[in-house]
Amino acid sequence: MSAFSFLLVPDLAAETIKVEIYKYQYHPKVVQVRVGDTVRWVNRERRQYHSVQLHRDGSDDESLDSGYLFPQEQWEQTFTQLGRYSYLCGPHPDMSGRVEVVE
Ligand SMILES: [Cu+2]
Repeated sequence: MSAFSFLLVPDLAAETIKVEIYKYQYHPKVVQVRVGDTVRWVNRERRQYHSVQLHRDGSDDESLDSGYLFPQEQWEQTFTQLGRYSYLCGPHPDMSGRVEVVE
């Protein structure tokens, strides 16, 4: 194996984890991912729009906001920092979920 291919390993190992939104809930509600992974939220409702407002717990970072996701629309984020990221739905703050980024 060349040094070059060794350097590519972290990228190849990165995964995309899907969170589906339906029945006014995120499924699964909590996901654990590794640094470098991407989480993709997909709205599977028939008619209802939702959103994802994401914030790293305990940080001063600005929240990230997907904007309205209409049925079948999706939004994704790549996580490059360790931590717990709580999120909720703008129009329905009772809807919540969490991304835990581990090594
Ligand atoms: Cu919602």
